[in-house]
Amino acid sequence: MKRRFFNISTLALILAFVSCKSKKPHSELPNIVVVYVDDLGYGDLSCYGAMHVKTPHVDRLAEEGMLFTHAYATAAICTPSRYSFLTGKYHWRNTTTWSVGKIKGVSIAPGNAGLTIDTAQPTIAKALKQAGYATGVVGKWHLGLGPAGGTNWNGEITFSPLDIGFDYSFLMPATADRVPCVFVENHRVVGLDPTDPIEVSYDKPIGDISSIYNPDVTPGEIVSYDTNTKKQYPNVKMRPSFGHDQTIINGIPRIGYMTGGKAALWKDDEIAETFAQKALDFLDRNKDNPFFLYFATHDLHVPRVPGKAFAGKSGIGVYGDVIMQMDWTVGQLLNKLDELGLREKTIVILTSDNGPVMDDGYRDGSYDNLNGHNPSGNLREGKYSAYEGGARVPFIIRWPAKIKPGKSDALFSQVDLLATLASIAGNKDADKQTTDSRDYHPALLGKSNKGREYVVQQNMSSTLSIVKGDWKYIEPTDKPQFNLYTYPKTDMGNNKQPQLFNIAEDPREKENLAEKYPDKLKELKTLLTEIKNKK
Ligand code: NG6
Ligand code: CA
Repeated sequence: MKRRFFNISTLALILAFVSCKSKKPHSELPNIVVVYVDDLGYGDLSCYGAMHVKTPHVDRLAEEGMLFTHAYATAAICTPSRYSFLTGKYHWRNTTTWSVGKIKGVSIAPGNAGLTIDTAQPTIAKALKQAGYATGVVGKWHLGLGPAGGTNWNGEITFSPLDIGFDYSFLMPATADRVPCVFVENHRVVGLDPTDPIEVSYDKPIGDISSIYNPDVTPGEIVSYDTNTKKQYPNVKMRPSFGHDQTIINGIPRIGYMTGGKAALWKDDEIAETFAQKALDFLDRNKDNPFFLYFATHDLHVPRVPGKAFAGKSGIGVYGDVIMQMDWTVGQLLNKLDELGLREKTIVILTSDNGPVMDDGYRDGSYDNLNGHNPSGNLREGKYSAYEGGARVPFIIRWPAKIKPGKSDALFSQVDLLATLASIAGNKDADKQTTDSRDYHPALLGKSNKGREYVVQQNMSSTLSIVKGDWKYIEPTDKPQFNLYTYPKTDMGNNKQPQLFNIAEDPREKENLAEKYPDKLKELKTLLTEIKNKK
């Protein structure tokens, strides 16, 4: 990661940001919990129309709150969406990208990336901390940890959420399909035995693929799975389909090489429960002061390993089981807020970092078992794509003290959560300090149906698209059209020709109107160029 030197004006902005304190007394500040569900699709919740899964706890949140139909993450993948939510800046303004197989220019951080947020940047955690909040993050991080060049998993982990405004953190460093498969609490790996140090590599093999071997897998079982390499691996519980074949941990092959740290390894079927408990503990500890909790669940993301209470329970395979598990987690949270008497004065937001995906590195049968369930709802494609299923996501907000239950079709982008939530907390100047985040609290609180004028998204290969009113433009690109590593393969929306859709009349983006409406095309193209050029 590049560390930048800041000029005087940037420094002045940062100082202004840091000194900008809330004028509200503590008792008036609402608590804020953002449940950031991984890979949850527009059609994955019963309150968004799903017929084959039931999500009673999320539905309760929607019934008691405001459900948005036109809310967007800033990307169709995880790292950039989370980065923008936390910093109020589009991730594509940064230059760090990686490759996934043959797809280049991808902003999916490997598990040993350094912290992708500069410690001098404004963040939502800093803005709310300045306003008097206790700030915590629990769950999947995937924004890098440690300095550029490598994380010290065996010592004090610096360049962590604690350096960008969080008081407390309990993290899965990247994803469950990326090593290291350990939790990090504040500055340290949880449960690490110092005599068995962790080593991680994303470049060259270290150790033996099955060196961390799980004895409960049937001994001697051999699974041949990779049609390209014809490699065979012993003792895997879950068949990988591409790339997820570098270290077997708990019987599940993962991306990246890891040795050591045996005592610290998480148990995959207990991740959800562990995160829920850590989140509830944070609420307990902070019940008497205003708090901000960024709660990033992992359930739907691969490898999908539901806990015992959910495995096989949904009737539509593992994909439905992990949705049930996510919903249970939301129930735990809502019950806890009730129990602590904090329901009225707590803002709860539930949204997702990107759209849904089926088999994504593992043959877990998600797609074959769907049985009529449609994760993207009526939208085209899902995770990784520039089409609507990629970044248009469920978005629900509940704040009983201030928000009347209902539905909103206001355009809203997660990039605005920083400025908007800071404004609600009395810090009205946050939008002046961040590049892209703006204060849309009338729309977020359901007081206005007029949201953002436009929203911008990036797909897996960093192609940009812009939605304004009924129209959507996807910039032309030479990047590959398909992500062939998913099953079914994903049309990423990359096309050498510019694409223009009327998403109000044609929500499934079937008809490219670029040639028919050249003025509209020009308007959106010019607007996108202006946004890109903004400093
Ligand atoms: C991709 C992985 C996918 C998933 C994704 C990250 C391959 C072929 N696919 O690179 O399995 O881990 O990264 O998802 O390696 S995200 O939601 O965190 O962006
Ligand atoms: Ca994701």
